[in-house]
Amino acid sequence: MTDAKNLSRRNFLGVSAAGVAMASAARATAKTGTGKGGGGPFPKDFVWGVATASYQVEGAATEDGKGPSVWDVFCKKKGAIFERNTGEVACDHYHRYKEDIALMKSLGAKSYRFSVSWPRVLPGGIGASNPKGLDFYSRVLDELGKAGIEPMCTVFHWDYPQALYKKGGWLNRDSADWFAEYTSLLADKFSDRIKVWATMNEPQCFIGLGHLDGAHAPGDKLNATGYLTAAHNAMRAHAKAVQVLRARAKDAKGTKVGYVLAAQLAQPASDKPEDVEAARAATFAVPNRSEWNNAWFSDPVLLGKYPEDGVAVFGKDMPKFKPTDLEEMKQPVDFLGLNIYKADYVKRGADGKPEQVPLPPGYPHAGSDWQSITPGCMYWGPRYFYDRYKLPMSITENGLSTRDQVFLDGKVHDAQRIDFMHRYLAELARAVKDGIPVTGYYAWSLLDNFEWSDGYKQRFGLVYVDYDNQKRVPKDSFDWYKKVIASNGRTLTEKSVLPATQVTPSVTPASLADATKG
Ligand code: BGP
Repeated sequence: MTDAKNLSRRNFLGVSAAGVAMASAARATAKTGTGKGGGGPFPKDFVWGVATASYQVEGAATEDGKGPSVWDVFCKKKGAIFERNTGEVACDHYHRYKEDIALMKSLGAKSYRFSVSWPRVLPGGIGASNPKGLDFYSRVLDELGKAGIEPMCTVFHWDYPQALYKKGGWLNRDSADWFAEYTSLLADKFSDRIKVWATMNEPQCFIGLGHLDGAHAPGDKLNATGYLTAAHNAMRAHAKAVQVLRARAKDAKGTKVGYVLAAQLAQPASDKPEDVEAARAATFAVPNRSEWNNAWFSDPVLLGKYPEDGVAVFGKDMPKFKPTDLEEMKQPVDFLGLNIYKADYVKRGADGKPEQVPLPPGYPHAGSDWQSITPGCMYWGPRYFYDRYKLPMSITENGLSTRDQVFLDGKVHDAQRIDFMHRYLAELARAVKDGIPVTGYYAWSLLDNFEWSDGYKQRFGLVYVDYDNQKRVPKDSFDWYKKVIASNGRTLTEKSVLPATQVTPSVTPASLADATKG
């Protein structure tokens, strides 16, 4: 998405990033010391991984019988994508998967989270499957097996078959059955080699950005009832896929199935109990009609009900659905996948309600304007989610976008990404130390890739991709992450001058809260 659209993304309390006065921020005293929560070993079997998604890396958009996805069509729309970029070639992973898996092996990655392109294996979305498309994933899985890398398969990461969109897409009640048919095919063909499955990635994005804001494919701007109907059917689809995987996976007992959210996080602006509770409340609130919340997309599938505040927000626009739907939507999952990028600082406001604390001018950010650097979300996010849903969690995505380039010495020096990952992982280590069951961490992403509406503008990779010649250049962060993996996180405990959560020398979360007092 464009930066302008990004600004509103994940800013769920609707507060703009207007700064507090520099003078107030300067009042905060710089504290030095060793990295807060700086390590403690991760459990022995902690899963260190990397993630990608089909449309973002594969390319080969029309090759070997693949059908069109809504993204193939959306990319052709004028003004939809930065500089009219498309995923037609992307990282050419379809032809270069062996080289990419070799990179993962040299990184020491234990697991690879990838997604299957639905229209590559089922060009019409349902019906006849495409042997050449299936063969591609079979070869990927065999190559991963040889490299000793465990696959985590995301059944659906946004490249929806255009043929099904024409039949009404997620608005059609049958869409849940289409998804079940597609999942059955994957279970039958690949469950001998895939033991860890995520049904779908970030429903907030493919439903909200795709069907409410129109910023992602298919580019629709539905009314509230339409948007909620699409969301409802997507969650029904998730539940059916869980059932299919339980019933058809070759090794049902050894199979783990999860659900992946774009975690919309709040972190307390201070360690005062009232701020901790305010941030918790904000994390699960549905304060408005936007898609940027968690509970609307997680309570139905994990608790079997829609959140009451959200139902009140939508009022008469709530869609009608079968009373048994909610019961059916709640299928037990083995883990919750959290994609964690940033949080808003929240304190208890004067009215007792959660209040977002604005960031001071010049606060550290990623290349993407929506992503402020807020490491504490890696502690508070898993903690709040565990308290509410009591499920083991995997950090299925975490990363930083920058505008990297190859330097004069031929290398890609991405110091900001290293600092970002170090701070976030230090906070994750603190959560794990406190007993929060996080079983793995997947860096987003292995490769620079097609970042949806941002095209090739933002780079998230540990490996730089020169899109002209498809040359891969591992960045400094690749070597850094390799050491983290090899030491099972021990290198994160190296002494640092600032605590991980103090992202500028003068601004601490608590100082932010103080600066906005009165
Ligand atoms: C997540 C998606 C990824 C990836 C990442 C980067 O929402 O699951 O596919 O794109 O975000 O964010 P963005 O593409 O919005 O810059």
